[in-house]
Amino acid sequence: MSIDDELRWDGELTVTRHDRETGTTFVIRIDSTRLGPASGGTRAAHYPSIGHALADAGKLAGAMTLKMAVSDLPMGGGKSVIALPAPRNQIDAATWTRILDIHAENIDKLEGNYWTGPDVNTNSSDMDQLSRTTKYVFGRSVGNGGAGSSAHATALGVFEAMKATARRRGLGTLDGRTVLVQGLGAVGGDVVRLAAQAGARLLVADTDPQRLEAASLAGHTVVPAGEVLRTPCDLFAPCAMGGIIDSAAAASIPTMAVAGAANNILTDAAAGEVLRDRGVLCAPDFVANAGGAFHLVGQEVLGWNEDDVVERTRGIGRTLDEVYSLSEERGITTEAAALMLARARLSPASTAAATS
Ligand code: HCI
Repeated sequence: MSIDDELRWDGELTVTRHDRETGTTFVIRIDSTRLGPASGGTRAAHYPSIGHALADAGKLAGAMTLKMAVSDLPMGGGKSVIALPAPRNQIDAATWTRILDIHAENIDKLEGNYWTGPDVNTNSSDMDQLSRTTKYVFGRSVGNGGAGSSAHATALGVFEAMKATARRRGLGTLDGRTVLVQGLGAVGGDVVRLAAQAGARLLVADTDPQRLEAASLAGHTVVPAGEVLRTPCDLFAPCAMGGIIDSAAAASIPTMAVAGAANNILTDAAAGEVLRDRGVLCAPDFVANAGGAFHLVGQEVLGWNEDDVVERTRGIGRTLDEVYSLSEERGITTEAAALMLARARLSPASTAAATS
């Protein structure tokens, strides 16, 4: 994670800034503007080093490029990482406002080549604050003219992905199936609700005791955070941090299928191959979690209404069916198949064909 290594990156642009007063380092990475202005949320977290922040921004920006391409949205991929001097819950309100104001200045200097939105540790009211300085912001609160939180649309898309993946894996519907959801935030919590309504038996994990208590009161079974990768289930839905399945986890995780909301669930392509060899069907995350992009880009760029967002988000199941068929035909992993679909749209020839 050295800065030297992390700056050897194939994306289009890296912007950084440091604020000495708050001890905050700002990173914006534009992976690609091939299909339109780069877009992707702003993530705020306490990182072990600037190298880690650069790496996270780069990986997440790359995932946004693929998500937009595979979802047929006219946007590129980018991401912001705000490397905080301490965990988010230790940052006071005045410091946070200063941090957002500086971030907004940075975004504004990119003159629309990068559009942000909410991500881990940022929400619609933070987008409202950014929008005081720059207009290149998706996901402001509804009262302030934005599309508001995209969490529900993301969850709906993940739910569609879970159903399509379970069906393809031969599990039938979710009714009576055991689904393990890791992460009960705005998206994971909603995924739990949708899966429960569909008749699934829910196992849940989170690091926040309050969330666990609420889930337990709702009748779900709590799994200790450290046991997640060892807990048998029919379908595993990672809805917290990325990078949770490496090759070792892929070799042992006791499940039939994986479909979740987290970005970059697999640490690398090898993990996907290990899952495939064990018959664990894995929904590529940049396909499964595109509901949020439909919500934000659909409503704020393309003029869709909420019904349009729901319809396109439900289409995630069909896109996955295409991915699974391609993966079977070619004998490649589902991740590789989704990459093929995304890259076909990103290739220069695809625009030539589309515009001729
Ligand atoms: C995401 O997929 O990470 C959320 C969707 C999104 C889309 C465009 C800008 C910010 C976030």
